[in-house]
Amino acid sequence: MKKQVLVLAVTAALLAACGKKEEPAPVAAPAPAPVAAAPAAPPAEEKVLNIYNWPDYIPEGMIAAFEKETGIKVNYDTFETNEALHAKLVAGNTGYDIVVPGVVFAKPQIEGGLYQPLDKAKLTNLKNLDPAVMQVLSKADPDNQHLVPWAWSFTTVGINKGKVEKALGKMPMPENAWDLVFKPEYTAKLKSCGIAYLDSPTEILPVALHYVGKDAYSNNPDDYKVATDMLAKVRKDIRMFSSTMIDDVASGKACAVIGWAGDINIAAARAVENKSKDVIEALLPATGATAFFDTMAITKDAKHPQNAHAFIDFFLRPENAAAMANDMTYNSGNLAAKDQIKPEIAGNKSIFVDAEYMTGKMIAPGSFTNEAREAMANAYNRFKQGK
Ligand code: SPD
Repeated sequence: MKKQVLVLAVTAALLAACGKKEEPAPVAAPAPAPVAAAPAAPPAEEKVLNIYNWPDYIPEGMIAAFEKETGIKVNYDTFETNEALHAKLVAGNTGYDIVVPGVVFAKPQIEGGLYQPLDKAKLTNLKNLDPAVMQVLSKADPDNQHLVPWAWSFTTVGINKGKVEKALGKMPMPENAWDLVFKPEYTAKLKSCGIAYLDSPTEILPVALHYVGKDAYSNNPDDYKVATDMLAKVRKDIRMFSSTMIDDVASGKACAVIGWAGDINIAAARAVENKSKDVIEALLPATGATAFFDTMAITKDAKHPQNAHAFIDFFLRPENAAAMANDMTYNSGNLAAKDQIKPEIAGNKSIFVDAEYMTGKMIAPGSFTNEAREAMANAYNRFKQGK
């Protein structure tokens, strides 16, 4: 309305400046100006919120606390890989309001218009976030318009210490922990106690690429061939492919894994709860590990965007972010939560990684083109099928 009024005023001024000689035609009395409407309140949303997140990735009681405080009923579903979430988003009409993509996938998803920009005025707790984490996210999401951190950790080697030492016998632990899962001399021994890999091309190829000396986020299919040639040599020794391996690690079904440090730490805690004597550790390989950042984003066709903002802001409260670290052993990227982190969690170097490893060894997330992702999926599937 305002813009139209401005255009009309400019037209009138231009006509006046032209100095028309003829008598002006009689004009009808102007219609009364419409009464300026107060800014319309957004229509009330039904008290529902649909969230799609990874399994084992939210502190117990958090959803119930949000529901109690807001009266919003949360429907919470899970997916196991970024590939699965991506396929759902691309197919459209997900029915989800909030999804939790890894930043590696979020870049093409933002570029493809799959998310709506956040209304930062509704997120009063944004100020709690670590600017360094926001800067990482801004590589995928310029100006931090669409994403806020859910949690971050890294993909690494996890071991059941006693079982690995026993299976290796006289062989000492390698200097580079990746040898345990990629080098035939080690895998041949560890297959007896169980080697597990995450089940996703974009988890396994980056660490394999790094191991063979290539860029972990290479978009070159020739590099995938080098990585899968290496992987083919250990394929027969891999017992399972799974992105939900916490119980397998905790119960001793897998002794050496490529997994997420957070999940490996959950397995370690679960083994203790189960009164097992097994010591489970997430290692910090000497040659580095791949950091990942999972983020909250609101889908472009979310039916409950206001509820989604309410949940995001709730999650960004220091006490909730602290619960993510204390209960789930994942770092939330929330600086204001720092004082509420339990000392044993704050002191665990595979959760709060020290600055030296972070800057010297940790591999920052990159991104893959659609073509690269397809080539990577084909290479991975051939490897998995032993072809
Ligand atoms: N327990 C769920 C952990 C979720 C991890 N997301 C990992 C994304 C890595 N690229």
